[in-house]
Amino acid sequence: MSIVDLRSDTLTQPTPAMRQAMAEADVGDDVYGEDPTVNRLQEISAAKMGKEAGLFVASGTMGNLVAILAHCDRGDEVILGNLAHSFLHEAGGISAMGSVHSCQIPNRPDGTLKLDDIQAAIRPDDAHFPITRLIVLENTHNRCGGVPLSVEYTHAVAKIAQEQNIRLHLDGARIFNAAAALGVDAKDLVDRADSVTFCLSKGLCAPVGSVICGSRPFITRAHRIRKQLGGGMRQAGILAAAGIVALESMVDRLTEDHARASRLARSLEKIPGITLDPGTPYTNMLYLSLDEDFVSLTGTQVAELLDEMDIKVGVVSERRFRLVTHYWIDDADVERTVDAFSKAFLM
Ligand code: TLP
Repeated sequence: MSIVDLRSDTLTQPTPAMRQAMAEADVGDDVYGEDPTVNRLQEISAAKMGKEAGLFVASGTMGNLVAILAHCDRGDEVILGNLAHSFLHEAGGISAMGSVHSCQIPNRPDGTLKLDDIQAAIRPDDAHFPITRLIVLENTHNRCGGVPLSVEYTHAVAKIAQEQNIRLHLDGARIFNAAAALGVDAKDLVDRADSVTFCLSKGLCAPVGSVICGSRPFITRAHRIRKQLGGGMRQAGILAAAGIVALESMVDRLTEDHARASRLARSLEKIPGITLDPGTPYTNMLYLSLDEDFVSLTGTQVAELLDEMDIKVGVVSERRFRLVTHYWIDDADVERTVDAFSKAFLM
């Protein structure tokens, strides 16, 4: 029986249509700007985000790093959430590679940063302080449960940024999940931001890659930084071809993943010993905890038992899991997962 892998949507394999497009892709040297497939992917991406230009990069991490370095000089400060992926899970790249200072403010459970906290974090013009250059928001917010941030909220943050002459970058790794959940166009979620990174390799199933979008001068700067980081990828059209299939055929189906995450949640919450986070799932992720009164096993032990039944889940802390639905999870997989959790608790 096949493995049901719910650890992340990063585990998605390319679809048959992607493999075919990759095999047939027209390629050239992208460092010379001559890969027609990369150029097309960048144009389609920019159009989808309503921005002037796009830049194909190796990963979401690289996209955030390149964007932040393109916005900030050494010693500049970026305001971001204490649960932001770019703060927690990107190996400190912005300080290691760019000497960019970070100011973390608490993420609220809905993934937002309090507007007053943002205002208060902006530094006055005083030689004692770093220069506040950038605000980073994450949409959907991964650690806050895959929750989408609304157009209105993003606009409110952008207004603060504009008034204070600060830039706004969106880590939109899953911006299309946010758009699908909110029933809006992804363009509306990014229209007031100076830049956005979105991923082709998560729920959209491409094997590799993300795209940074922004103004043409910004992308020109980002292009040089990508080169400095060793991210010039030559015949990358092989990869971009899958990205084009992702954008053209995988975006509209994301609501199916959200519906399956909901069905999974509704069934799992009936099992004594499982407590779902309030509101979960918002999109394709659900976070749940084991109730000590019912389940004496640790999260790792439960994950091992599930693994023996070919179900893989993410253990995020001692008694807490993350389950992520995606293209390769079907209705039968949802049932197998619920069944496996019930059995694991009886063992
Ligand atoms: N997130 C991964 C892990 O790194 C946690 C996952 O499994 O969810 N921004 C956000 C919001 C992300 O969730 C991720 C990946 C990234 C950026 C980085 O993308 P990659 O993995 O392509 O570097």
